[in-house]
Amino acid sequence: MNYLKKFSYSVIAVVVLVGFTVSAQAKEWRGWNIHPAGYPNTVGMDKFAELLSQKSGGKLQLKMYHSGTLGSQPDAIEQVRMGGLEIANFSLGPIGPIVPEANVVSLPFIFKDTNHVWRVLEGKAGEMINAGLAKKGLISLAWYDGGARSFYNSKKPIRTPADAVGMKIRVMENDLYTGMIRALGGNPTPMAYGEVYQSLKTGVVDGAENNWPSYESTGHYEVAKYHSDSLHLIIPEILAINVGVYNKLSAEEKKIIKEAAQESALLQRKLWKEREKASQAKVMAGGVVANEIPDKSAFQAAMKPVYAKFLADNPGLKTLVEMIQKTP
Ligand code: BDP
Repeated sequence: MNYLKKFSYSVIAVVVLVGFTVSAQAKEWRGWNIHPAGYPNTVGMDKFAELLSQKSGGKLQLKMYHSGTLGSQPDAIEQVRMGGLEIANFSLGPIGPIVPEANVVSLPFIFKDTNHVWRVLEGKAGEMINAGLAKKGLISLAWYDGGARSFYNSKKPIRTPADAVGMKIRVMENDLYTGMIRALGGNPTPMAYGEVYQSLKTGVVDGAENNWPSYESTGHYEVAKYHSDSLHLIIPEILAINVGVYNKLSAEEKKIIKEAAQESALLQRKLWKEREKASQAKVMAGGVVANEIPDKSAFQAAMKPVYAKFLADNPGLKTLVEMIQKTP
């Protein structure tokens, strides 16, 4: 063997050895996210992965899978609960059916605005929600902004609850949302996010409801041009990790992961505000017909049976609901 060959073999050996030691020590997680490139949550999760690696000197590695490539949201929630996936960004909407405490955020009109959401989540109510999540396998690392959701459809502007009568409206999988649409006299259709565009286009449903960034990024505005500013739901989004994975971390690793999550949330929230405006401008330029609903009291009054049923099914959550309502 000549010198050069010998030298390159030993370089290879060292590289392989170093590679093995790094991978033996490093934790490599998989992260789920439903949104596409450029979306505030996507940028936030990528930042989270970058910070994790940076702050841990490469020992905590997160590979993000965006655009729902690892499956639908209800499936991914199960995966993270069971440890098949380690980390994800979820809406609390589809978590509600599994974690009753987390379902209170899906009561229509319960929050005044996004700042009210943050005040609630940072207080005692937030602790109760986090405890409920932990019991079902999900540790909350940070909260992302999910904006306010409004109705849109392909038929006509919605100005009063009467305008929604008979409309087929897609909702996320949660009985509170089917109850909400029924209370308005519409026909709720629970459906996976990825199927909504085609269903709006072919008339399987007349409408749906979401925030401005999702209305825009999915292209729903192209096939459901009437947007009515009902702002009926303000649903926070969680950056969650599987409880078993979290509990095995050292105190130092827990600190790193919390810090990285919080920093990514600050970025996401900033980008969210910008994207809300940009998305609204883009859809308006694309021909959307938008109406405001200055007085929402008729919609709010229509939600009485939704609250009544929720409290009858979950008497133990009355205090939590009141706690949120009383949070200034
Ligand atoms: C978006 C949420 C996403 C949901 C989606 C939906 O960010 O998690 O899957 O709404 O309506 O705003 O399904």
